[in-house]
Amino acid sequence: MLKLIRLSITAVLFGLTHLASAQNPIIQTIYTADPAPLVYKDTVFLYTGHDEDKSTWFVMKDWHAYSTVDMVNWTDRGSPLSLQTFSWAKKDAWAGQCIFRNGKFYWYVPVNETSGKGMSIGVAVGDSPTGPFKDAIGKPLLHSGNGDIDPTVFIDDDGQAYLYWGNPYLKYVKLNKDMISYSGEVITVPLNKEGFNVRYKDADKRPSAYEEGPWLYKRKDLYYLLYPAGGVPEHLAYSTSKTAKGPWSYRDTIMTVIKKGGAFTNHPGVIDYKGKSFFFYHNAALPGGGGFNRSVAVEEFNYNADGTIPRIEATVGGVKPVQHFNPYQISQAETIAWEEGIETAISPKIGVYVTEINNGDYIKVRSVDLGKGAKSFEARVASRNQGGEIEVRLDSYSGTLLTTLNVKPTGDNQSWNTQSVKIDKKQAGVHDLFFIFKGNEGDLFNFDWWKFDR
Ligand code: FUB
Repeated sequence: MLKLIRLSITAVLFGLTHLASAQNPIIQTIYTADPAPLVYKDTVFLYTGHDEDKSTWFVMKDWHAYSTVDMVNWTDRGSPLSLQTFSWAKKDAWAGQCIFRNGKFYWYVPVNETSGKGMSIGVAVGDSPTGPFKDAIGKPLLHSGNGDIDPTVFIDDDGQAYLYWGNPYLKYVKLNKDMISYSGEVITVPLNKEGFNVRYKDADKRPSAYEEGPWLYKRKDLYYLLYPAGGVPEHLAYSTSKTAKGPWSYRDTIMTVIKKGGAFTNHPGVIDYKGKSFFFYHNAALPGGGGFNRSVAVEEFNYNADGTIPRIEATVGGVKPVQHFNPYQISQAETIAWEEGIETAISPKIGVYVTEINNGDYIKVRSVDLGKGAKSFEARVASRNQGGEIEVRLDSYSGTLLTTLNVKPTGDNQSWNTQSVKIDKKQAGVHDLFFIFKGNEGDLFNFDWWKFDR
């Protein structure tokens, strides 16, 4: 992505003294949109769309995946799915959702067909949450009209899976157990006042406030359908039902139009994780952000006692960690709470790594439990001939200096070795960790992973 400018527009917008105190948007290396979180075992996987830099339309070519176990430090898992996965797709890698069933991961996405038919929904399948994914059927799963975008997938308690989607219409089908075919007719959901409220903007153009981007799930005995509503700029609203098929009753707005740093679209995603509830959405708060350069964010919330969803505010501070970070195991350098200046890249040999590291760039890892203190720090790095330094600081960009690793050149930007340095004065307890990169002008080195030793 465009290099972030320190103390940039976002900081000015939100009145921050330093961006490092922000947690939203949760991904800073690229523009992300249309969040689709999935809890699998003890990890949250987050699937997003990807707005290309400087876009003036929804120019989207691939989807990205991230993971976390603490809700604040997000590991970049690369781009396991792209337009290239679907031989019949030419553009518009828009909002999708991935789900687990019978040992496999099924990722439903809308794309624009080469055939000229317009938007259709495809399904990719993978053996792991981060792929690799392949086109499950080699053709569109469904095409019912030119509004076939934004699929959401849900498996009910009786095993019946549902796929909802659409803009300006809202439709659903019952998926078969194989998850790559469906039975019965495509059902069009009535977009009436009772189900989806009235529309205040362009009221003559659409029948209700429903816009696009549905997100379907069940909690206790209630089915929830969340969606961007409006028209534009969109707010996020929801309806509920006693069945996955409706009829739907309109409930309320969840998130109003985001006035500061918002995009003209928004997109909901909800999970429960480690006893808490989280609400994902997107905004335009990164430097260079806008309606076509969006960024995913997350907030924690509590359901009201009657199961209704409270009004959720879009914040810069985001969520609190649900657990501390363990620095005594290998940690990917691309596990990031906040960064400025760096980029990520992928190599077939080592996977995702941090690159384009320049003097003054930094990575923050939040809520790191140093226990009684570490006695050394090691990092897997590669650098053709530059090298540089990694200052390891506590709690802020200018916080206590724990140690400095002098990164020596390794002869090639893909020639990796592990370099280490002692920590003279142990620091105990839980701290935010800042890796601050120092060196001459230009790209200094690549960074694969790091670890402390007790
Ligand atoms: O990201 C492209 C489109 O913008 C999505 O499909 C819509 O939901 C809106 O977010």
